[in-house]
Amino acid sequence: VGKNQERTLAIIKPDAIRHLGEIISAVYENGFNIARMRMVKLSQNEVMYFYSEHKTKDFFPRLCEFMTSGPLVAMELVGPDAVNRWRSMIGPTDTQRAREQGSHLLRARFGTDGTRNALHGSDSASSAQREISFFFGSKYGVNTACYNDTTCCI
Ligand code: DGI
Repeated sequence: VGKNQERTLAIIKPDAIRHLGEIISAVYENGFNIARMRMVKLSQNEVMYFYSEHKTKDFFPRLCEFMTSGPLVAMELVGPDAVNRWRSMIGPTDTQRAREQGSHLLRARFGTDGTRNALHGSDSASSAQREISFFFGSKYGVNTACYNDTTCCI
C-alpha cells in the first residue's frame, strides 16, 4: 500500500446486487481502487460471526436473515482515508436518514430501510483488517463461492 493509502472492506448487500455496476462506477469515480472483490452467499453461521458484536440486539435476527437472503459482493477498497471516506459516501445506517442527508449518498440511492441498507463499510482500520481477513484471508474465511453453492439463488 502506497503513502497515505488505507484499506477498508465494503459489502454490496443482497438488496443492491442489481446495482453492482453503478456502485463499482461510484467506487472508481471517488478515487478508490478495488484490490480484491468476491461474490459469495454467506451461511447463517458466517453472518452471525461477521456481525457478532450485534448478537444481543433486537434487530440481529432480521439482519442475519437479510444478509443470508442472496449473494453479496465483498470488496477490499484502497485509497486515501478509505475507512472514513467510504463511510461518508454511503451515509447513515438508516436509509431514511441517508435520504434526508442527501440523494447522492449510496444508501439513499440504493437502500430500502433500516435493515436493507444496500452497503456496508468498516468502521475503523482494525475492523477493516478483521473484515478483510474474513472475506479474503485463509485462517477464517468464507469458503463457498456463489457458483459452487447449491442454495445460490442465481
Ligand atoms: O456500520 P453500519 O452498517 O452503519 O451499522 P452497524 O454496524 O451499527 O449495524 C450493522 C447493520 O445492522 C446495519 O447495517 C443494519 C443493521 N442495523 C443496525 N442498527 C439497526 C439495524 N437494523 C435495524 N432494523 N434497526 C437498527 O436500529
